[in-house]
Amino acid sequence: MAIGMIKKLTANAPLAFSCTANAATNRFDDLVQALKDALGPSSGLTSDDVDVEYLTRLMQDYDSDPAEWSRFAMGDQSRGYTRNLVDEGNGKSNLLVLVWSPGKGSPIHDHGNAHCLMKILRGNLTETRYLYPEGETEKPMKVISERVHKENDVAYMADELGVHRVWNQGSDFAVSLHLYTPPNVARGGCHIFDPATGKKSHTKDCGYYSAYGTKL
Ligand code: CSS
Ligand code: FE2
Repeated sequence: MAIGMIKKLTANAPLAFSCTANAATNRFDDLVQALKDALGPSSGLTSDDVDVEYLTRLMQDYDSDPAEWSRFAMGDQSRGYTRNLVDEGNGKSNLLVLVWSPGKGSPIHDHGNAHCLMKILRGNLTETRYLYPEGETEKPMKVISERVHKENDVAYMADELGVHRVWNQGSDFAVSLHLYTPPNVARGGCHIFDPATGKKSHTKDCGYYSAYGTKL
């Protein structure tokens, strides 16, 4: 589906897509089901028994088509990004479509000791990783890497790899699919970090803008 079919937005307007998918062949729905099936036998209490490689492959194998996921993708230019719940994987995961406003992004954050898989559904997203700040002394956080993830790329993140921020350098909305397992952040929030000092604060502000395609 051509990007041109996605309407340009005005501030605060919900992201509006003008395309619809053929319900009989929605491969995005198939992906959601496959991810749920893959997590089925795991305990969901720790992240040790999750087959990240298999989950990654499932996400890689999906070729993004806006017609298939647009019902979840509600953007809001007044926010850095919106979190739109797609599925809770029988309580074992948290699957979200995130819609990133142009020029905006997330604060630096951790991932509540969970696996985080991110697939780009539309546009490009820049990911800046930082060393986890150690010690009491306040100092600027150290950048480990900066990468641009492109449409259909899949990226993996976890607390062992540091902390990161994700942002949209583009001039239009970007969209990504995030799988968190176990769903620790949804239950208990996460930490955000001040890049200038490394100071961390806990936030429970990880709410949803929409759930199952309905704006909250
Ligand atoms: N962890 C952020 C998005 S970047 S992985 C969130 O879920 O809001
Ligand atoms: Fe993240």
